[in-house]
Amino acid sequence: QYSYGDVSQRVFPEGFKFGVATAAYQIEGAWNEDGKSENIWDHATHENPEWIDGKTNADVTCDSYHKFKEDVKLMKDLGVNFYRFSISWTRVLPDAVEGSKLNEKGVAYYNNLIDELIANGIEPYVTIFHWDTPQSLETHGGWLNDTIIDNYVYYARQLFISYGDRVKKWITFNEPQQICEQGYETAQKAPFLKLHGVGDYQCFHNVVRAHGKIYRIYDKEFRPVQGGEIGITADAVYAFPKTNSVSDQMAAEQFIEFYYGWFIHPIMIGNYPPIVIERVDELSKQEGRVTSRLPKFTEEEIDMIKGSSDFLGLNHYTTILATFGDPDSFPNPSHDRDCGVLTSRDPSWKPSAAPWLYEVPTGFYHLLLWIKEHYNNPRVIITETGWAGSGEELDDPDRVQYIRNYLSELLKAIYDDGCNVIGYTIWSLMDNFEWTYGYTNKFGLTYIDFEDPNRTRIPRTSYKVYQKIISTRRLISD
Ligand code: PNW
Repeated sequence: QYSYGDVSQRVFPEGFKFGVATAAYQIEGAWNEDGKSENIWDHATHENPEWIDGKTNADVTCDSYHKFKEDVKLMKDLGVNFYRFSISWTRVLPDAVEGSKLNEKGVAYYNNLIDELIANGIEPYVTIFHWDTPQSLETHGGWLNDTIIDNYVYYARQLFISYGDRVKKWITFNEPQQICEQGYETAQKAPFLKLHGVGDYQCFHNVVRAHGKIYRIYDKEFRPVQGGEIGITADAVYAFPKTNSVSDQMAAEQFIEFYYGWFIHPIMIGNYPPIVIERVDELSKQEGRVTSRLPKFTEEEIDMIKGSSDFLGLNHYTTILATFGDPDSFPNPSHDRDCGVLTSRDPSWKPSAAPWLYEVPTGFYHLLLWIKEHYNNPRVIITETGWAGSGEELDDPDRVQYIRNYLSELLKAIYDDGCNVIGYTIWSLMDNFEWTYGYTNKFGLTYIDFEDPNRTRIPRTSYKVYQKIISTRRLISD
């Protein structure tokens, strides 16, 4: 039943699913409505508006708290199989901590959304945590403090109890890399801390232990009754060697281990990647520290975390070129210095409106092969990929091209190399609040004018192209 040869003739395999993604803080608005408490993004955008382009925030944004039925209608017309959205911790548990009370109205919002999706034949894929840490926990250190693990586990458990009869795909965390690196090392995301080469490792140590713990709980207590799946989503930037030299090839491999293996090796293989342990331990010693900046797992923790993902959620947008850099060119200490790799871009790559995002479709293909080879061909769901524009235009040929080119490489990985990719998701259903870039970077298949009080959703060309890809299950051109 599969066709080979010309990529445009290849059919997406039976059972392969298509979706779109959003995240609670970026689309919901209603930041203090119906009992919701403050999270770190509410806090940062209100206290330090100058950290965000245009001094904007997501107090209202797409207003999906009130307009979710329109969102579902848009997705129904688009024809997606699933919707990946996240739940706001402070909406369902305003006091955030273990044992605290559920906020009925917050719980009802997601019940209504889930029911509306299912009534329209769209499967809910739920991200439990997409960066909106309760502010009340951040004042105690947030992800730097290991007491957050049990609070997170309690919160996730409430979600299984409330929604697990209908939600069969759970994603524990979205992108540990952004949570820990950008949140606690480089101050590009809330809580905007600069704890170079220390905070990032402590943060992830807590994130991955929380992940492992809730996986085991779901597996033992909920799966037998609810029958769903649970996994993690990590983002990966692929790295090509800057030249063909052996040294650059090593640099590319080292970059991927430091920026992706760091999170996924503990889950797929057990413990941090050997190269990460070796280098961080050694550099810590050189800095005169008694203990390594990289925390150590106990044997039990290694076993708990190993194998704790039913599928691998992959967010992939872009690729870099890698070469080793002079250690003195990096902040000391820092994750970058520990990695030791300088990154750059090939001048031929097409830039987007987001300064970090260039179109490199072959990087996507090689990343899928890398994952297949390093982790024994796991089931992969592409949980995000997308293109940033800056204009208001409804015709978006660059996004259309990006989607077609990346999907073409995906088909190649499936058919030519047997990569086990079972789903694909576009970020995003609609324009929304793009973190520190505010409303200046637009990722939507649907355009929204944020001055319009109705926040009318208007499909772009890319929406119509994706609709056609889904209905024909091919990349045929018009
Ligand atoms: C994702 N990279 O973050 C997030 O999950 C979304 O919330 C966000 O809106 C979207 O991408 C667009 O930025 C990423 O450097 C940030 O490759 C950076 C990268 C990947 C994903």
